[in-house]
Amino acid sequence: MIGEIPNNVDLDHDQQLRRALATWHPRFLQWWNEVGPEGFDASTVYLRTAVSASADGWANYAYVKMPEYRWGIFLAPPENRKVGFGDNPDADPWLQVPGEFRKELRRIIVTQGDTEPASVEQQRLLGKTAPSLYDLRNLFQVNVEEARHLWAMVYLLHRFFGRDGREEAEELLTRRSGHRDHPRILTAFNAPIRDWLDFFCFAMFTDRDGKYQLESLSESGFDPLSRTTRFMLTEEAHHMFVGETGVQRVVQRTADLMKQSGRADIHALGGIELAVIQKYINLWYSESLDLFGAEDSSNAATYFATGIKGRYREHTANVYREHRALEGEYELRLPGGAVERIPLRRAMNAVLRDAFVQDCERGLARWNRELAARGLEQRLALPHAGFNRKVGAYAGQCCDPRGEVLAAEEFASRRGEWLPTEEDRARNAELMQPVYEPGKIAGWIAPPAKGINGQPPDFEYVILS
Ligand code: BYC
Repeated sequence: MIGEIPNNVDLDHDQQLRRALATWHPRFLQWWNEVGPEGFDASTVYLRTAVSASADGWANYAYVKMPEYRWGIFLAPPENRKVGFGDNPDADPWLQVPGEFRKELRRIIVTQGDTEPASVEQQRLLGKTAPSLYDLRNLFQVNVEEARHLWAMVYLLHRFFGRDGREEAEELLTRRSGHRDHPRILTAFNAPIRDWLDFFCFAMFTDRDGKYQLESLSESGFDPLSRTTRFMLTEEAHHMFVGETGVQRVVQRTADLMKQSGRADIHALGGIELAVIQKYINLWYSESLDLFGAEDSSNAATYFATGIKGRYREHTANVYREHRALEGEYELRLPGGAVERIPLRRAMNAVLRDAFVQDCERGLARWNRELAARGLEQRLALPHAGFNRKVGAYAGQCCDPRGEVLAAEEFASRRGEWLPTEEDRARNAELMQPVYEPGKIAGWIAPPAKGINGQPPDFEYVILS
């Protein structure tokens, strides 16, 4: 079994890693059987599998049964680099874990690793209501790759953290999304993903947090972490594509129905109303902002100072004047107009979040073009950073999506105007009946612009059995 794991980490000759994986692998498969996609183990899925880290090796397409997917371990090729930021920017990257940063590195790797199985658990029932075989296949692609990303973090734990690392790797299979006693570590990964609009918004916003966190970890002075996350980013791009184009296709269909009927209440015509789409955006965008941690964070300052975690494209984004970040302040605008000044190093979570927000705005503009192109005046928007927040400077305040501070009672009584209600969800559930015929698509979403890997529209992406 272990001998068949595709890898470029010399697994054949690493006895310690082979032993650790030999124990972990069967437990991983047990976890996948228990809480991975429900009801499709015997189906054959047209999946992309990474078989090597070379340019043509990470995207091989073939029909595979999910439990037989070959979860591999890959590092991106080494780069000639220095740590590049923090207190010692000219130092060489570390090939082993420096003793003095061990605790912090382990914590970051465990936090990253914990999100991956969590997302699979959150999405486990969605296959039962897929709008098409194309979407079903994309869901499963995302699921197997998130599971592979768990492997990527487990590799680091097993290879570099000895016994503690093995224990942490076990725990990654023990916690459960939304579990009362053993929840996943970060908030958004305990929130249920109940329908496909949740899923598309999650892949748009929450996977995009993943992109920015992985980008900042790919700057890490700990070279194995940098190389592992760089490879993960190649896969992550498809997940965000699934999210962004997924919402876009819902908006297209909604906009078509609004244009044809001249009305906004198009549920009876089989579409999801724009106001409901907006509520899902409000939910997942605000959940995802929480994932950046507090705007003022001594943890973030330590990670930056020590060279553990950098900024988004520290050297290639061309936006940072210098890489020690010892001077300067970040101005955080609070609801109500107050401004908090945070020393730059302590504001690294907020700096990273700003790059994320810009990227989300680009996606929103794309969705809004669908409305504009049909001559509709309505627009979708990102809510204010203070809306529905549980972490950081805005936590505990009640803001509406425009950033107006409200009394807690008013927020509670108007919550259903801004976040999905049980009624919205029940109406979505009515529409989201599964469509499993090749080339067919549910009525609430537009077909994709093109197939996966150039396949025709009626391609049988999943052979059900
Ligand atoms: N939920 O200084 P603070 C992905 C905790 S997504 C719960 O504000 P820090 C993916 C924090 O742990 C990317 N707890 O935060 C997407 C700390 O706890 P302690 C995942 C939270 O440490 C889709 C305390 O509050 N990767 O890959 O600067 C599908 C004060 O912390 C939360 C990473 O996150 C929260 N939202 O930053 C699949 C990268 N936020 O010390 C996958 C690794 C904060 O008091 N993680 N806390 O016990 C990190 O870099 C940092 O841990 C964080 C938090 C950015 C998350």
